[in-house]
Formats: sequence, structure tokens, C-alpha cells
Amino acid sequence: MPARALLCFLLLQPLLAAELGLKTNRTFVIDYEGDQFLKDGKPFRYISGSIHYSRIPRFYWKDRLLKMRMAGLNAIQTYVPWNFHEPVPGMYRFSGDYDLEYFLQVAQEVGLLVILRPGPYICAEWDMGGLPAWLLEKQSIVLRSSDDDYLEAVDKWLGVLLPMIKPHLYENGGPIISVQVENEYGSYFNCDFIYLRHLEKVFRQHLGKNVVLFTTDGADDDLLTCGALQGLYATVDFGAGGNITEFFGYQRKFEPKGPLVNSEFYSGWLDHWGEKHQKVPTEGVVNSLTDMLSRGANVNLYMFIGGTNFGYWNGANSPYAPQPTSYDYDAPLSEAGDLTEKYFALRKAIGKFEKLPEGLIPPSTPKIAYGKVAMKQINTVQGALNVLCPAGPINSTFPLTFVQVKQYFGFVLYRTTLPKNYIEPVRLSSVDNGVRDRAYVSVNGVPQGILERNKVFAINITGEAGDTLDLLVENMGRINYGKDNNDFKGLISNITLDSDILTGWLIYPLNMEDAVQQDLNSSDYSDHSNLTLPSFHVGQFSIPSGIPDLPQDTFIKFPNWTKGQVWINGFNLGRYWPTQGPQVTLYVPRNLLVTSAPNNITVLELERSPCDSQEKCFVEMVDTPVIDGPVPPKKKKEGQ
Ligand SMILES: *[C@@H]1O[C@H](CO)[C@@H](O)[C@H](O)[C@H]1NC(C)=O
Ligand SMILES: *[C@@H]1O[C@H](CO)[C@@H](O)[C@H](O)[C@H]1NC(C)=O
Ligand SMILES: *[C@@H]1O[C@H](CO)[C@@H](O)[C@H](O)[C@H]1NC(C)=O
Ligand SMILES: *[C@@H]1O[C@H](CO)[C@@H](O)[C@H](O)[C@H]1NC(C)=O
Ligand SMILES: *[C@@H]1O[C@H](CO)[C@@H](O)[C@H](O)[C@H]1NC(C)=O
Ligand SMILES: *[C@@H]1O[C@H](CO)[C@@H](O)[C@H](O)[C@H]1NC(C)=O
Ligand SMILES: *[C@@H]1O[C@H](CO)[C@@H](O)[C@H](O)[C@H]1NC(C)=O
Ligand SMILES: *[C@@H]1O[C@H](CO)[C@@H](O)[C@H](O)[C@H]1NC(C)=O
Ligand SMILES: CC(=O)N[C@H]1CO[C@H](CO)[C@@H](O)[C@@H]1O
Repeated sequence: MPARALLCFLLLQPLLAAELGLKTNRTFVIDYEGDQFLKDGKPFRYISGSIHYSRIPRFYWKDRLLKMRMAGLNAIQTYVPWNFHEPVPGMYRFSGDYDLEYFLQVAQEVGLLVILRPGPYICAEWDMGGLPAWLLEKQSIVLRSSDDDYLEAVDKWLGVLLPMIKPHLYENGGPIISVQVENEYGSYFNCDFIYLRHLEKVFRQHLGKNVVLFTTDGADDDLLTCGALQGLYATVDFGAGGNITEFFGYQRKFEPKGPLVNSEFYSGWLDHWGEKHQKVPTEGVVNSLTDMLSRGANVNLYMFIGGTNFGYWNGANSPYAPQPTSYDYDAPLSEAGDLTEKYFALRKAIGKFEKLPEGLIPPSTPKIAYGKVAMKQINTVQGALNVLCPAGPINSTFPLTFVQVKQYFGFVLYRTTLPKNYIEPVRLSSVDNGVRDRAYVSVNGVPQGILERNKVFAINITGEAGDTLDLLVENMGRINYGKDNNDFKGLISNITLDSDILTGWLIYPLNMEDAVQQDLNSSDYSDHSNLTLPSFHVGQFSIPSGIPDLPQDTFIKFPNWTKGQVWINGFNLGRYWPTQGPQVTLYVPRNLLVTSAPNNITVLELERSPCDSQEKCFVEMVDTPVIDGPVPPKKKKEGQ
């Protein structure tokens, strides 16, 4: 610009910036010489916390974000789960609980910057690490690589997501200061730089040249070697208690200059069904955080609030170990957003480095014990097939997987007939450990047992020629980490009976979500004695009147129930499995409840309900969560 105009601009600049919030001067950059970030030209260090909007109802986003701000955080970090937003190819969900842009807006209103991690792979203990299961329709696809079909789907998705994100970048007036590319790529078996370079190009194309793009990997040479890429700022992740000099030393090998960043500093840890609840002591977290902050490092606490794996969203680790419904994570804010001792200890530690915001910390929300709710068994899965699968079954000589019948979550029923009489017990067996993940087996409505991935490969059954053999197969969540990420579900190999391969299958993809909104009663269902057939149970409860501020949050408990899925007013709350633990209660946020009418509970019990006695056939709403219940003693693997 001409000299006179420049002078005029310089004179006006502070006024414009201050009074008009001049957008064009919003910058967030890496200062390599100063080993720091610069925000609007000034040194800036973030103290951030992870919160996944996909694990918290929209109703509570503001409450949780405000609590994070009041802890002294100046930023949050969130993942974008691709499969949450694109459930089937080309169909996008971005409203209500899926409204990412609204979440970003609330974060900004509350005074928090955002570090965005849009994947496409996110890990996160989320089904298939956020990758949509429909990618597996190409059976040989190599996920997280330069596989043509994978890249085509990625490009299409990023072509929708990133332009939506762009107006929310800091430089454009929004809260997003940096964007992560992929996630811990160095931990994957594939070391495909063509893929990483391709992602970098696509991110730059959509987001422009200024935004800080970064990678995150474990603090280790091997991991950073495959995870870091020139042009993407390399950061590390590690938990409390280790040698921080050593950990950041690994980052320094790859980024000799620039800010120190721990992108995932573990405030707690994740759980698996059947394994003891994980806890990470507050003292170590506070000490390591204090150490990192005193070095001027940027830190993101993973998680600051874990939230809930509603529905079927939990992932699993390999060898197959699915995560429970709660993603509490022993984080400073509990699953239900409650303030913990860890929260206050961290706030105090942060307060030694940053000025804590003025104002009240929003209190923990009240929890109400609504009490026992009588349940009634109304039908078996088999009895409700016309509602669960109105289009009827798919015929196939051999079993098909979930993706082959375009069902990605929940349950599929596989049905065939016994070819001969089996008066003596005969071995029903899954070839190559091919049940993904659990099959509830019955013959003519008589339960025979359960086949389970990695655990039970064969059971004995009896029956006569022509009898109906049913395998109700449950997808318990896809592997979210490592080379087994392409986790096919259903019967992924043949089933044999006395070493003969069974053929002539009728395959029923089951639409539970629509069915629970309908009448699942069976007019001809009267026999309530077959308690071990997977069955639906319903009950209702009303919120008491005359008490102000109801409804409030609660927790649902399943005394003497075994394993299943639960819906509240048609919302799929998640899986319960108190006989495995450690999770015993499920979080019921108040936004699911109504005061104007009775609330409906639908329970699909897969193994054994307590409903052989009407007095014991109930669930219970309690005011205290139990996520650290007992777990079975460790057992040796059975089968094969
Ligand atoms: C931590 O690591 C650094 C760098 O590797 C090393 O010099 C130091 O001795 C270690 N400290 C402890 C307590 O092990
Ligand atoms: C599927 O199989 C059933 C029973 O074996 C048969 O009645 C029906 O005609 C078959 N349907 C198709 C579309 O092949
Ligand atoms: C299945 O039956 C056979 C005899 O037919 C018996 O040897 C075997 O122990 C049984 N297995 C189980 C798991 O019950
Ligand atoms: C219950 O089990 C009996 C055999 O024990 C069977 O004859 C009957 O058909 C089953 N009832 C239902 C509703 O599945
Ligand atoms: C089932 O067995 C048939 C016949 O041997 C074979 O062609 C088919 O590939 C097998 N299916 C699976 C999923 O393994
Ligand atoms: C369904 O079952 C519930 C509970 O048993 C009962 O109240 C209702 O009347 C039934 N509806 C139909 C259509 O049979
Ligand atoms: C659960 O079952 C056990 C054993 O049958 C019984 O003692 C207990 O009272 C039951 N609990 C409830 C809450 O019904
Ligand atoms: C509960 O279910 C009944 C039908 O079974 C329905 O009319 C009612 O709207 C449902 N209540 C809520 C709160 O969804
Ligand atoms: C008012 C203000 O913050 N001005 C800044 C605009 O950005 C430049 C370059 O980053 C800084 O030097 C100014 O201080």
C-alpha cells in the first residue's frame, strides 16, 4: 500500500483492533526462534483439556465448557468422529447433538480456544477409531493408507468437513488455533508417507496456508519417525510420572525449535469390560502438569471430561477387549460433569501459572434417585422380527458380514435349519474364530448357549432335522487402535455342525432404533418362561410432581440383569453388563427425561433377566454412579 495509507493504517490500527475487533490481525503462529506460539503477535501458551462433543448431549455442552474455563483452561481439544457425522456414504448429520459448529460457537462464547482433531482417524476409544464401517464394503481396503478407495472417501469427507471448519479458524474470527492431521500415525503398522503428504495437501487446500497444522505421536523415536512429517508441527503425548525431560527430548529431535507440546497428557485412563476400573492418582497428575507448565510447555489434558459412549459408539482394543458405556476416564470432571477433587487440585496448580477467571464455578448438577421401575417382558427378538426387520431376510448360502448386509451397528439374526436329527449333543462351531463378537444360539426357541470371539469357539446343541437354528449376533464395538482396525462384524466365517458347513441362511438385519419407538408387543407372545432367549422388556416411570427443577440427572442400575442394551424414551443409552463390570450403572442425562408424560424404558436383555419373578423384575434409578464395581477373576482362554 502507498506510504500515506500505511501511516494512516498504522495510526488507526490499535483503535481498530481494540474497538472494532479487527479480524485481519488475528494470528496464531509458531515462533521457532522463541520456542513458543504467538497469538496476535504476543507469546501465548495453551493449557487445554479434551472434551468430545459426541460423548456429551448438546444440552450440557455449555455447562461442561464453562466448568473447563473456570478451571483456568484457555483452550479445549476435541475430535471429530467421521462415522458419527456420515453414517452412510453421502448422508451427513450436523444438527442437534451432531452440531459441531454450534459446539465451536459455545466454546468461543465461554472464552475457550479450540484445538481441533478432525482425523480422519481419531482412535479415541470410539468405534473403529472414528472411521465409518462402510469403508469395509471394499473388503481388501487398507485403512489409513494411500489405498485409492480409502483416499477417495477421505477426500469427499474432508471436502465437506474442512470448508465448514474454515470460518471457525482463529484467523477468520473463530476459536480454532490449530488443527491436527491424522492421529498417532506412527503407532500404526503402515508407514505410508504418501498418505500423510496427501492429507497435508488436502488440509492446506481447504484451510489455507496460515493455520498451524500438527501431528501427535507417542514420545518415542520409532513412533515419531512414522508419525511426523515436514510441514506438520510434531508434538508428543505422555502421561504423569515419567521423565518429562526425556519425553520432550523426543519432540526436540523432530522439532529442534518451536513450542514444547504435550497433546495428550493423561489425567486418567480408559476401562474395558471385565477389567478393574482404572484410576490415576491426582498427585502425580498435578506434579507432572506443574513440571511441564514451569518449562513453558503447552499441555492438553486428555480427558478433562470423558463423557459417555452412548448407543453403540464404544470402541475396543486388540486382543479383543471392548470398552464400556462410561468414558468417565477418571477425569477431573466426572462422566456426569461433576466437580471432583482432581478438578480443584488441577485448578489450583493452573492458578500458579495463569490468572484464574473471575466468577462462580457452575456446581455439580443434582442427581435424583427416582427409584425402582417395574419392567415387563414383552417379546423375544425372534417374536418381534416383523418389526425389527420389516423388509424380511436376505438369503445366502453362506453367512454374510454386517457390512455385506449394510447394517453397521447392533444386531443381526442369522437363521438356518438343522439338516439332520441330532439327538445326542453335537458340536456347533465357528470356523477361524469368526463370531464377531457374540452369538446367542437357540434351536426352535430353546437357548443353547453363547459363542464368543476369542473365548468360546464351540458349543453343543441338540435338535431335529428341520428345526430352526438361530444365531443372534451382537457387534460389541469395533477395534479402534492398531492393525486390526478393519474389524468386520457378524459371522465372518462359516459355521459348522459336526464338521459339516451349514448353508441356506436367512439373514435379518435388525433395526432396533426404529423398533423401540414402536409397539414391540407380540399378540401371540404369552410364554414368559424362556428367560434366556434375548428379549425386550418395557417399563415406565413418571417424574414426581410438586418438586421444583425436575427432571434432573439420574443413573440406571440393573439388579440381577445380565447383559444388554437400554433405551430411554427411544434414545439408545448404551450397553449394560453388570456381571462383567466394572460399570454397574449407566448415566441418564436429564435432557432425555420428560415431566409431562411417563418416561419409557426399553431393555433388550440378551442372557438372563430377573423376570422369572415379577417382584424382582425391575430396574432402579439411583443418585450415585457405580463404575468401579467388581470384575470376574482372570480366566484362561477356552476353546480351540
Ligand atoms: C531424565 O532424562 C534425562 C534425559 O534423558 C536424563 O538426563 C535424566 O537423568 C533423567 N532423569 C531421571 C530422574 O531419570
Ligand atoms: C429365501 O429362502 C426362503 C426359504 O428358504 C424362500 O422361501 C424364499 O423364496 C427365498 N427368497 C429369495 C428371494 O430367494
Ligand atoms: C459336547 O459333547 C461331546 C459328546 O458329544 C462331549 O464329549 C463334549 O465334552 C461336549 N462339550 C461340551 C462343551 O459340553
Ligand atoms: C419356550 O421354550 C419351549 C421349550 O422349552 C418351546 O417349546 C417354546 O416354543 C418356547 N416359547 C417361545 C415363546 O419361544
Ligand atoms: C464357507 O465355505 C464355503 C465352502 O467351502 C466357501 O466357499 C466360503 O468362502 C466360506 N465362507 C467364508 C466366509 O469363509
Ligand atoms: C403392550 O404391552 C403393554 C405392557 O404389557 C400393555 O400395556 C399394552 O396394552 C400392550 N399393547 C398392545 C397393543 O398389546
Ligand atoms: C439378586 O439375586 C440374588 C440371588 O437370587 C438375590 O439374593 C437378590 O435378592 C437379588 N437382588 C435383587 C435386587 O433382586
Ligand atoms: C412412551 O411410549 C408411548 C407408547 O408406548 C408413547 O405414546 C409415549 O409418547 C412415550 N413417551 C415418551 C416420553 O416418549
Ligand atoms: C493490536 C495488535 O494486536 N496488533 C498486532 C497485529 O499483529 C502483528 C503481527 O502479528 C503484531 O505485531 C501486532 O502487535
